[in-house]
Amino acid sequence: MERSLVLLKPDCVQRRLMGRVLARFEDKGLNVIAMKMLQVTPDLAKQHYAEHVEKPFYPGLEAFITASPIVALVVEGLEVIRVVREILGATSGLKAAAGTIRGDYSSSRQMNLVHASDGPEAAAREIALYFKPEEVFGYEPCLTPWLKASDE
Ligand code: FUP
Repeated sequence: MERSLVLLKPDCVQRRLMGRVLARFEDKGLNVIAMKMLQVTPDLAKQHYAEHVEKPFYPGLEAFITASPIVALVVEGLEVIRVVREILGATSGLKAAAGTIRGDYSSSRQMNLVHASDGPEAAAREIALYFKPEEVFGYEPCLTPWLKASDE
């Protein structure tokens, strides 16, 4: 089992797309094991996007991600890091394939609705940025026997 940190960004909340985005993860059979609404501060934005802080687009990215509340969640599942990023589609909504969340709902590179961790190390770092250990609830869904075979 893997875990990924997912953010429903300010555009997702403002455009009333939270339910539809969450439904895609639930419909896929992924397990949402933590969730909260919060306002990202400039300090948290710099920690989250540490690899981008020096890039020319960073000031605009920080202004966007801090402008309005977000929803942070942790999703769990087999190969969930790759699976969630495929559900999101390419970074830019203009390039994302139809059928992906960004491909269906975004026409922007910055306002691309959802963030998801891009690897196991990033996931561990990002989950710790947004959640205390006691805010993450690893539970066994009663649906498991109907979502995958026991040896998967
Ligand atoms: P992703 O892994 O898909 O979230 O994308 P990146 O890590 O490459 O980029 C992080 C965020 O910066 C993306 F959500 C979009 C934003 N971004 C811009 O706003 N402008 C750019 O030129 C590149 C990325």
